[in-house]
Parts: sequence; C-alpha cells; structure tokens
Amino acid sequence: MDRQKALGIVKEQLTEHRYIHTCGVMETAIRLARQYGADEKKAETAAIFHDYAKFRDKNEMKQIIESEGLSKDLLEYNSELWHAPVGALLVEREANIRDTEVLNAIRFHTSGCENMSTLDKVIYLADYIEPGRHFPGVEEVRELAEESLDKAIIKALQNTIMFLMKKNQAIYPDTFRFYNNLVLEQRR
Ligand code: DGI
Ligand code: FE
Ligand code: FE
Repeated sequence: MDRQKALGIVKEQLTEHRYIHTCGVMETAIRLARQYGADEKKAETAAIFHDYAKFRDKNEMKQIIESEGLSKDLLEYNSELWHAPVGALLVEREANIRDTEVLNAIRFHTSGCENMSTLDKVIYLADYIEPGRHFPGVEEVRELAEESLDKAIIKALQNTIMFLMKKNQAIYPDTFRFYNNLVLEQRR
C-alpha cells in the first residue's frame, strides 16, 4: 500500500503522540531492513500498522481473542500484549493487508515468539529504539543495533523482562522463548 494512504488510515486510530511514535518506527524499520536484509517495503507497511489496535477497547479486544481463536492464555497476562495479535487481525480485515509476513511482524511485535523472521525482528527492534523512545538503556541498544540485530534485541529483552519483573508482573512465555532462542543461537 502507498505510504501516505497507510499513514492516513492509521492516523485515525491513534493519538498524536502514538502517531509520531509510528513515524519513528517506520523510519527506523526501513533503515534496519536495509541493514539486515529484510524487505524494506514490508518493513514500512508493518511499522505503519504495528500499533493499529493500541487504543481499542479492552473488552472488544478480549472478545476478539475469544471469538477468533487467538491464544486464550493472552487473557491471563498483561492486556498490553493484546493489541499486537488483535492488531494483526484487524489490519487484515479493516485495512485489507493480506501479506502474512507483514501481519506476523505486527502479531509478534510486543511479545516476540520462538522463531522470529528477520522482518519480525526488525519491527521488534525498531519499536524499541525509534528516536522518540527515552527509557533507560535504550542508547546501549541503539549502539548494539549498529553491529548486530540479535545482540541488540537480547539487550532490549533483558531490559524489558527485568523492568516487568521489578513491577512484579508476569512474563508471557513467548517472550522467554524469543529470548532463549536468541541467547542459545549466540553460543553456536
Ligand atoms: O505498543 P508500544 O508501547 O509501542 O510497545 P509494545 O507493543 O512493545 O508494548 C510494550 C508494553 O507491553 C510494555 O508496557 C511492556 C508490556 N508487556 C507486558 N507484558 C509483557 C510485555 N512485553 C513483553 N515483551 N512481554 C510481556 O510478557
Ligand atoms: Fe505496540
Ligand atoms: Fe509501538
């Protein structure tokens, strides 16, 4: 889809702040895609739509998870996780995006999963390091992103998991699967 058309669709779903974040993710994702050999156009589309469902009503998302056969265990974990798989579904239906690689990158952008494609990883990392992000440790992840996609993501995951643990929150199993998979691969 044409970039301006896609941005126009997404703008209606988001706050000003989240729209600016989305533009940051788009620029960063295109750059990372070029650097690490993912499809730049798919990275652009996935980035634009990645937070499409961020502001959907929680009850609506819960109903979609139940009625559309999405993993029910999501409901036991933080509702912040829901906008990613629900977003993939709504982007397909409402914005007519049919590309499974793009939809998967949207689906896995919050939790990650065991076997992430390069495009999935590009969106995951772009979401974490886009210029509007200011959380502790982000600068270190930006520097790692210059040399290694996986090493940067490992650091981002460590930060996120420790942040959630300090808040006494549960960690969704797919996040651990993603983390373990990357760490174990580094040792090969
Ligand atoms: O939607 P964004 O704010 O741009 O970023 P995101 O989609 O990565 O959402 C991050 C939020 O999800 C953040 O507040 C942490 C929260 N979260 C809750 N439980 C988990 C989780 N993130 C991961 N990776 N794993 C969890 O188990
Ligand atoms: Fe998100
Ligand atoms: Fe985001």
